[in-house]
Amino acid sequence: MTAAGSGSFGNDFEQLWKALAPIGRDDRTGGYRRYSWTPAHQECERWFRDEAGRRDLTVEADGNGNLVAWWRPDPARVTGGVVTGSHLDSVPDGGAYDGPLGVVSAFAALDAIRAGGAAAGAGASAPTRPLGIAVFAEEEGARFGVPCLGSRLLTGALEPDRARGLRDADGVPLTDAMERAGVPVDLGPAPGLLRAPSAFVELHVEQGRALADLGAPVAVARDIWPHGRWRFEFGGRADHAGTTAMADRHDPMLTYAMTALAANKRARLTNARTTFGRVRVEPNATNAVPSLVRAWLDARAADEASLDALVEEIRRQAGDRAQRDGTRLEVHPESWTPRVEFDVRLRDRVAARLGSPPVLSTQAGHDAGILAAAGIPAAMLFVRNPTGVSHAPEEYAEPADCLAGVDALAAVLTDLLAG
Ligand code: HGY
Ligand code: MN
Ligand code: MN
Ligand code: MN
Repeated sequence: MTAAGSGSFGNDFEQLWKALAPIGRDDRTGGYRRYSWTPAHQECERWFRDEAGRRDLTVEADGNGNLVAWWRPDPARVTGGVVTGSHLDSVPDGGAYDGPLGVVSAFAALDAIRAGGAAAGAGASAPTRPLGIAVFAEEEGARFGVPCLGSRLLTGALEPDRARGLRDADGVPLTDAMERAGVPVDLGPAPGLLRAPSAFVELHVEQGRALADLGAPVAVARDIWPHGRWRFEFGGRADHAGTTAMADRHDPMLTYAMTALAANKRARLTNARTTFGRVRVEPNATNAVPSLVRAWLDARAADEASLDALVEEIRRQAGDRAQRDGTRLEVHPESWTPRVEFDVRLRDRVAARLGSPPVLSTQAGHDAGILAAAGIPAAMLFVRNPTGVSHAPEEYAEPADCLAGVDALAAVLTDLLAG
């Protein structure tokens, strides 16, 4: 990325980005594989600690795998600071910006504020409140299935026992993976990590095309749609692919396929979103009818009643289909995020500081949403993504828009640090 920004903080951004971008990138696909507590992700965390160390920031951790790098201009002021940041883990073959843009921009915004640069806003006095840069653990839930795992545990939105029961696709327990990566595991509420922040602001690449269509570089978030994940288990009877007549089969793959079709149809009819992923077929052979198909449904809708109705309808149709196919169905709720309306006063203050940019609703979940749901005043900034694509290698943000994002974040943080 060749930063087009002005002065040193543009170079800061470029240096930060250049150091992080190659980590965990699959050169064949151009996508990222930064699964929590794997070597690639640990290298990202080393990058984070190095950049924090370069800035004399104090890095603190909780027992959930979350980190915060603190700038304490006044060592006596430890609580009531402002926190920014995002996540460094990715979905399989994810894009470069989802998560990392928020963390890189946070460091570059801190640099701009400390340099008292133009980005920090004219006449800004040196802050006394602490400024924290957070990296939340397992935001995508790509390895252990529950999204925003770190921020849910930190805020008490997820029971530690539930987290202790999580395993990855290879059966590795969550706590083993964390311990092997050197995390001081102590799952559970850790409000102390953020030190009772006065506000949390997350900058994130837009996951959609609204800003591209509006012709604006930066937006403020209004709300996040409610969304959740359900694990569907379709049980059938393993059998030979050739000698078993179609009428004699109890094929869970058929029940799954018809359920996926029904979910897709229902989402189209109700302007909702349904996706099946993390599909596991056992046995996964071409010449054997499987005995089990496990698939995770990701469902999202504009309000909670619609989401409930959507999932109930999918579950009903799956049950009917299972009856027809002589297969068995189990549905297990895995995670749920309520609709989150960001703190209106904070949102309006951020928007006013940025000259009233677009205010957007999003269907994407974020740690900022989990913190907001826990009562922490939170706001989000989105940076234009000309492709609109996310969770794929095509995810992108122009260098000039990235620097506009840093500029906006620095201005907002300066304003919030001032009180
Ligand atoms: O899945 C999401 O909504 C987010 O990108 N983690
Ligand atoms: Mn994501
Ligand atoms: Mn994200
Ligand atoms: Mn055979």
